[in-house]
This record gives sequence, C-alpha cells and structure tokens, in this order.
Amino acid sequence: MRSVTLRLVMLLLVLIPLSASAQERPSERYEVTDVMIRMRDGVRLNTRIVAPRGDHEALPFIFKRTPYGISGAVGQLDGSFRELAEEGYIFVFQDIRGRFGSEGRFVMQRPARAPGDTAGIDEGTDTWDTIDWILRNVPGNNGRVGMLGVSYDGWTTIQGALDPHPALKAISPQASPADMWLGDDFHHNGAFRLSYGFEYAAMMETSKETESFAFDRYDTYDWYLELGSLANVNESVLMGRIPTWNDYVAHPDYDDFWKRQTLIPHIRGTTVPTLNVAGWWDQEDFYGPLRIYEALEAFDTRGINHLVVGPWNHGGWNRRPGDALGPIQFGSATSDYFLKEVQAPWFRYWLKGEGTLDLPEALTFESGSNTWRRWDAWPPKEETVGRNLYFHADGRLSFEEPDATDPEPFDTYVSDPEHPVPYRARPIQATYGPGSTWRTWLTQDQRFVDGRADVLSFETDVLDDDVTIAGEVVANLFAATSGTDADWVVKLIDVYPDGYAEAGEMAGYQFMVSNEVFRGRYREGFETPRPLVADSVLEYTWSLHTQSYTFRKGHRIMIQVQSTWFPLIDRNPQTFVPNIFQAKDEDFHPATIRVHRGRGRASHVTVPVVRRPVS
Ligand code: PG9
Repeated sequence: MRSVTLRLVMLLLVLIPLSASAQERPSERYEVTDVMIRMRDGVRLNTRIVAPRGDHEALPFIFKRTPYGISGAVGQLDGSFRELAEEGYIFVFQDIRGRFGSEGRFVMQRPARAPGDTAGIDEGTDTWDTIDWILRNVPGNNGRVGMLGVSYDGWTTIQGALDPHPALKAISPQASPADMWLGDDFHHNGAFRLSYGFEYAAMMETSKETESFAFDRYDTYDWYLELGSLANVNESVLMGRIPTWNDYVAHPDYDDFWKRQTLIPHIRGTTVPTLNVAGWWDQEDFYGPLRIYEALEAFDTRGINHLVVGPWNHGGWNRRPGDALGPIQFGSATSDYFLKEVQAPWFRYWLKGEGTLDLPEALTFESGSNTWRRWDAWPPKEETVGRNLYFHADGRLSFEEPDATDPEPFDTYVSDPEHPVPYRARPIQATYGPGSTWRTWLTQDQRFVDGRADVLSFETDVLDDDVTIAGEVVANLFAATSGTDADWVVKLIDVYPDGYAEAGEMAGYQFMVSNEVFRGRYREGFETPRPLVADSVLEYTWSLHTQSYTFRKGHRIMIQVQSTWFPLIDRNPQTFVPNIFQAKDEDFHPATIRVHRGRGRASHVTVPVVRRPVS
C-alpha cells in the first residue's frame, strides 16, 4: 500500500512541472494596450502594444505592420514569437492605412515616395511616425526597435527600412515581394498569375477587412475556364469595383506603374542589419526575398545583410516543426531551428546587445541531402560549375550535347487554351478556401500530368552518383509556335526511385525542384510586347531561380515543358493581341508547338553543379 502511494506521489511530481509548463503560455505574462497613433498627415493608425506585465527592465520593441488585422496578434507570442516572448520584448502590432481599425485609404503596395519628396506619405513615413511615438510614449523601452513580418508584412518591414528611423536597429523581411510584375504574387515574367491576382485583389478590396471571393464552383479550374476571356471579369464579375484588378487591365506590360511600385530602385544603402528569409517552395513570393537580398548586398560594406533559405512554403518557418512539406521529408525540425537558433539570436544581438551572431552570409537548406549549408555568397561564386541538361530523342535527358546526326530534331505538341494543363491536381479549390491544397501545391507529385499530350517530359538515366546543385537554374529553349504568342513553362523535377523497397510510398514520385514561366511576347523586352513570328524557331532564356538541392544516387532528373499552367497563369490566346486582359473569346486558338533539340538549337536547362563537397 505504502509503495503504491509513493509511486503515485512520484508520478505526480513528474507530471506537475510538465503540465504547468504546458499550460503556461508566454502571452499570459503580457498585457495589451490599444492606441490610435496619429501620423504626420493626421490619419490615425490602429496599434496594439503588448508589453510584459508590471515593472520590467528596459526592453526593445518588436514591431510588425500588417494589412491582415491585429485582433489575433497576441496569439503569436505563443506561436512563432514564442522564443522572443519568453526572452522579453515589447511587441507592437499595427493595421496599415485603410485596413481594419486604421483610418486612411488602402493602396495595394503603396509605392515609396520619390527621393526628395518630403511632403508625401508612404509606408516608410507611417513606420517612422509610429516608431517616434512609441519611443516617447511606451514606458520601459530601451530605445531600439526591430521589425519583421512575412509577405505583405515583410514588405512593410523593408519599406520601413528604406529611409530608416535611427532607432530601427534590425529587421527581418521574410518572403517580401519585390516586384509584382517580374516575379512575385501577381505576374511572373509578364505572365499573369490569374488565380492569385484575381482572388487576392477581391479579398483585399471588397471591404476594409479580408473577404474571400464566393465561387459557385468548388473546382475553380472550371470556374476560370467558363469565365473565358479576362475581359469578362469586369463585365460580369467585378464590375470595375476592385482597383487592383483595374490596374492589371490598365498596365499589362512592365510600364511606369509597376516600376514605381517595385521597391528595388528605392534600395540605396544598407544601413539597417537585415535578415532576409525565404522558402524554396514558397507558392507566393520567392523572387522577392532573393531580389531584395541581392539589392541590399550591392551596398553592404559592413556585412550586415544575410540570407536564410529553408525548405519551406510561404511563411513555413513560422510553422513548427518544419520537418516536412506535403509528403517531402527534411529529416529535422527546420522551423524550430530557424526560430530558436537564427531569428531569436538575431534580434537578441542587435536589439539587446547580447550573445554573438553565428550567422554566415547565406544559410541555405540543401534538400535531398537534408543539410544546412553555409556560404560566403549567394549564389555561390566559386564552388559550382554550370552544366547543361540537354533534351534528347525519346524523352531522354543528359549532360551530353546532342550529336549532329539528326539536323533538325524536335518534339511537338498542341497547346489548346480550351484544355489548359492544370497547375495542380484537380479539384483546384479557391486559393485560401476550405481544404485548399494551394499552400503545398509546389510539392505535388507531377505524375498528375503524366500522359498529357501537351506536356513534354525528358528524363535522365538512374543517377549513379549524387548530383548536388547550388545557385541559379536557367532554362534555354529553342522553340517555335504556329501562333503569334506563347507561354513557356519549364519544370526541373526530382524523380524518386521506382521501387517500393527503395522509396516506399514515394516510389516514382516526381517532385518539382524549380520552375518558372515565361510569356513569349516579352522575348525582346518587358516594356513592349511583340508578336512572335509564326513557325520560326526562337531562343528563350529565363531563370528558374536559385536552388540548393541534392538529386540522390538512384533518382532521376526530369525536365517538363508545357505552354499552359491553369489557372495559376491566365491563358495566352496564342494569337498576339495588344492587351490580353482585353482579348476577345475568339482570339484564343490552339497552337502547334515545336521544342528543338538538335545541334545549334539544343534546348537545355543549365544547373549549377557543386564541384566539391561543401561544408
Ligand atoms: N502573398 C501575399 C501578398 C503580399 C503582398 C502583396 C500581395 C499579396 C501575402 O501573403 O501577404
């Protein structure tokens, strides 16, 4: 009897501290104050200040500005901000202009003021004015401010650092878009990201809060196809009421509207220490964070600009543990690692002056071998050699150049805008709708397009050694169309071994490592679209972005080529029209495509192969 009681007591002793720590949420140690902070033009912004209860040592601020509402912000202290909240900061969350509780007018990615404009306002002045206010009005602060955020909130972070308040001591823009026409949410290389561009604009501009567009079809592939030409959007759906949609229509090309909006030319120095963060399988903004890192790097004489890229989707580093994305396994808790070992020390060092920074210039996760790599530069300069993966007959792919036996070999397919290739396995639910597979679509098994006559696949033999790449992947197509405009989509794919014994349920899986689209009409420049000459072989070269990846021994490498990717990308009529947003339904035609692979016109994809083992 006595020993049973003793065991019970022992058990309780073990359980009590566990349950106590499980119940203790860092947010409970904080209290909330809501204020409306007046900006220089009189507009007041809704701001939530979350500070430790009672007296505390002087603490720095962590400041985040968002268009998505701040009512649930405190919950972050128990989630992705847990390490920060446990250490102690004063958190400040703010609705940007015109959103939720803030006054003023929302402008989608309001362009930064021109240099020398001292009268205007932008996200930078709103950041400055808020920092000025909190420094003076929030007790117990140490005079230092850090900013961070993902995507739109990452973009407000970098906007706030273009002409920074002196108290802004460190930032972490994460998955921030940089250029909505060249490579982020709304277009890629001029090809319009239809589903995202339409749904996001409607979600943000129907009211001051987020309001999803109500589709009457579960599979939006059908909805977008039945919509027909994009001219029908304003005629029968949005009725001209969504400003961002009207901007897409008025500015189909890379004109001053988009050039004013891009933040890259506004980066004229690297004055605030910056931790740029991106995910290899970010379904929304991958171009942006890499481009921002690159632009800041050009001015970084002090070594204060860093890059971290992990095996994540959009904002995935905030979702613990980060050991997998869809069915792809990464072998360790990459998000936990980032939040504990990278982000928390980053702000501790710059805002509290504590600890040391063990951070290389660039820290990238090499998927496949599932290892973090440290680099002196990104993309690496010395450690890789560009090697071409050439297309061959019978769907073969190899590092060998095609021989000259067949003077004009090519593969052909018919691209039909009435039957576009789906970009992810159907049903394609509304982007942010219930059950949506949007967030992990980039990891989907590409076998779902197997057997389609309008998708070309080229595949290597089974690899007898690992092939590791680090840096930029570039597509080089020699192709012709019977039409006068065309889209080109190239995907670099890792094909898992085909035996259950080697790969289990992943046997034969086709995992997309890199991808990108190019809209043919912009072959000679993004400012002015030009018709393609029908049936003439033209060269198209475009980046599939950087990647850090090991194709394992026993796997194969595959390249796929296709001309539709729907409804991620709008349908190209394949007949040149000046503005695709105003095409007529009769402008859309099937086209016969030829992808060449002979000497002198050898289509290929260049991959940056690592020369020697890296640390
Ligand atoms: N990808 C989103 C976005 C950012 C900026 C502009 C438009 C869209 C986001 O996740 O915030």
